[in-house]
Amino acid sequence: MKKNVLTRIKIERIKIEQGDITKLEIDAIVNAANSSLLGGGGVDGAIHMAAGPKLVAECRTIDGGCPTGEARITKGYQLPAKHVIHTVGPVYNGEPEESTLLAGCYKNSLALAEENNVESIAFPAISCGIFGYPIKDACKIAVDTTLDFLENNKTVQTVIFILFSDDDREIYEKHLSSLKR
Ligand code: AR6
Repeated sequence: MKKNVLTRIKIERIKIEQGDITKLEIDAIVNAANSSLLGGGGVDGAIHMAAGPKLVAECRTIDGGCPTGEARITKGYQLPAKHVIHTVGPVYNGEPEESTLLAGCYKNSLALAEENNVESIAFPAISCGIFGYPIKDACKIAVDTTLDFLENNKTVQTVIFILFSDDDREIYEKHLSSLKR
């Protein structure tokens, strides 16, 4: 098969949506957490609020929390999602290693999804809120890392990138359509 046909097949497994990740009825949602895994603000706060106190109780049992760029999985409890994959993005300072760490969040979350037979997964814009990562750069890392992963993966059928604002959604849509050309 030609390379552009393969790219299109992979891109068809990616969806861009706008809204609240806690409402998605899906196999797994990804949480932009901090290394303690004990909750925080932003999407992390919203996920813990919607999942209920059993989520933080399970997180407490995870030895060592989660280092930046890695991922850990729990159940979804009161969420419509079956699992939560917690990952910790880098705090943005403009250092070169931050892009590698952010790519690690996507790679390691997708690898955990595969190990747990997750067929549908949704990501928020990791590091793009409180952690200050510029959304355009983060979007390229998110989409390109995911496409690379989908090349060699048959378990994960649907990857949703769910954005809160119109502007963020447009950035993702533009990047995805630039890849289809
Ligand atoms: N659904 C989808 N996206 C959301 C939601 C939601 N319910 N809520 C926020 N966003 P942030 P970070 C978007 O700050 O930058 C926490 O305190 C938001 O608009 O949640 O990785 C953790 O404990 C932004 O685009 O995560 C860490 O300490 C994106 O989600 C720290 O914040 C990520 O914003 C992590 O910071």
